[in-house]
Amino acid sequence: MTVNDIKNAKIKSWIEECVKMCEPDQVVVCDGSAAEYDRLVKVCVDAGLATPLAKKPHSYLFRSDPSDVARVEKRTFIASKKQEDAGPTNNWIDPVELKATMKGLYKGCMHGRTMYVIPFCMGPLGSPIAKYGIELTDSEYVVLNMDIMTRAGEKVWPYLDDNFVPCLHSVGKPLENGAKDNGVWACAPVEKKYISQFPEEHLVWSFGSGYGGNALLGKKCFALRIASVIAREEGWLAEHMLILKLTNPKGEVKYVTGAFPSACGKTNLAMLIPTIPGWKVETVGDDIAWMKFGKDGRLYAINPEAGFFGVAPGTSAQSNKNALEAASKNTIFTNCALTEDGDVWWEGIGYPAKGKLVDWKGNVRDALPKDKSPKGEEFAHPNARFTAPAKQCPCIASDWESPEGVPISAILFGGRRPSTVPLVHQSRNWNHGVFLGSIVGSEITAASTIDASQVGKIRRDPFAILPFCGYNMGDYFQHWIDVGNAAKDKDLLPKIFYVNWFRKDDNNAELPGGFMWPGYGDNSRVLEWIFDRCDGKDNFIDTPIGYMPKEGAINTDGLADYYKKTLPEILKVDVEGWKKEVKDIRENHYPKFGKHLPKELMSILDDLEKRLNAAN
Ligand code: GTP
Ligand code: SPV
Ligand code: MN
Repeated sequence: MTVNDIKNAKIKSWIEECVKMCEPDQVVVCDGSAAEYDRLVKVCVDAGLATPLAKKPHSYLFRSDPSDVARVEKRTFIASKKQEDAGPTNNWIDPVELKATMKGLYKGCMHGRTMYVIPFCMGPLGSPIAKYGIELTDSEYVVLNMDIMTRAGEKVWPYLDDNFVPCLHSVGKPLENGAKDNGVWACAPVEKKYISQFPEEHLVWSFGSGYGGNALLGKKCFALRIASVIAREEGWLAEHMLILKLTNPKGEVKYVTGAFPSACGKTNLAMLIPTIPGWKVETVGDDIAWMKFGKDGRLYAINPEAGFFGVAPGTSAQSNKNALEAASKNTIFTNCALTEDGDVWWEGIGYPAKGKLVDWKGNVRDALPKDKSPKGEEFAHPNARFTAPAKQCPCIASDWESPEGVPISAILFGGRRPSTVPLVHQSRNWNHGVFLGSIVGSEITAASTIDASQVGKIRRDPFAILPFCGYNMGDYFQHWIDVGNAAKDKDLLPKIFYVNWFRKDDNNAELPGGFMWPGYGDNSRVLEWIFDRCDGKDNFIDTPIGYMPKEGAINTDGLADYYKKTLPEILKVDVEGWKKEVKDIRENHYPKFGKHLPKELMSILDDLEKRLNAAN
């Protein structure tokens, strides 16, 4: 099929316009077939950009440019007509100005390259919640990743209409006069990178980066930034959330979503293997959830993606066996280290490597006798990733592609908080839950190149969607309140919880990594409490910050003694810590939103402060 065969006039003329601007050597309409995938893999291998892995069937390792290893938040823009509509937490450029700048960059940017046309669907094909887009890209790596991450290719055409989301992407490195990439990852210098969303037009323009969320435009650009705008227009929720299916020993099922910032444990929680007997966790999604009310008045969620773009470092047989299994074949690895026998390796994989390794920068170095490396000398980049088909995950839920979605009982918020925030607490009601989402904070991770010196510092990341919200965050809070008000029956709304697996005590040498809670599979102990809370079980106490587990309500059978000792500490309300939290929210966080801050949230903050004062 060629562009000429495209029946939809709007789609055809948009592509023709982009071809005219970008001037690729040729245009290929992707069919999404296995043959096409293998043909493009061969192009990458022949160009020295990908290495086939002897130890993992049909899997390849890519090394990106050291300047192009994560999302670039300072080059990510929400170009709404009015700056106020982008809000205080987004970078804004006037759309007319931004388009003029980017058109200058796009002019002839695909010289020497092929433009690929990727029709794709976010969500199960034909689902009433699914949405459709077309990505134009000059990167074979992007085509391969989109093939795994979305439902892409020929099968999508019957569903495409004028409502598609146009997504234009270029690595921003034209090849003039027959030049070649010579095995070097193509991208543009940082000041020429633009990851741009035009919310009023539901349009994405990305230039200069080939990595992850900057380039796989179905993911953060469409499924979060643009979808959050569409969701607000249409009355639903597009969220940076995992979706899991939780089954108790009696065989009863509840579905739970969870919003944690980047590299804070969504994939791990979604694939968790419970350490408490009789419980089961299965995966519906690991990064994004789209939630809509069903006819029965409950909120239903779909995973718009078809694959996992997961953080590799820290993934081991111990921490996340299911992710390793999902990525054992048909997988793309990016910025992992390469072993002598043709396998991938990363810090925290659970065993030391042998002999020599090729690190993520392409240097050959002697492996260390342990599975960690000093900061800055990692063999795998801290944001190294695997792209694996979701259907390969051993714990994928049988109904993960249910077109109408799965009914959600609980919503979790969380982040990396070394102090103050307890293991778990529950909101008193929906709006109090919106408050909890609005104050989420976390240590900054390597998933974004904000500024390497910032990694580890706490920043507020409301609803874990700070880098992914396509409009004013104050209006986004209001939208959550409106969704609660729109519920036919408030009792059917999901219950909302705040969890923190990351409390630290660096003075306790017994604790692995200094963490006061084991995390991973042991998080099932908290999920059990949450499950029972959803059933209204009397397993809680009322505290100044919300409902918390009453004594003995968290199952500690089989937990190491040192965690039994730290548990009371992470289950109590740190009144002084929370007072500081309130002060910071009042002085530094909420004022940013000005008149866009819902008054409900301010009164919940006042109420929290009163309760904390009364606790003295
Ligand atoms: P994105 O894909 O960037 O959105 O990340 P994510 O939220 O899916 O995070 P992921 O599950 O990939 O975890 C990121 C890092 O956190 C990994 O190195 C994990 O090993 C670590 N991690 C995940 N869960 C836990 C936990 O319960 N406790 C501790 N201490 N670390 C965890
Ligand atoms: C994240 O940073 O939250 C990710 C990775 O899931 S990326 O797709 O690069 O945004
Ligand atoms: Mn993510």
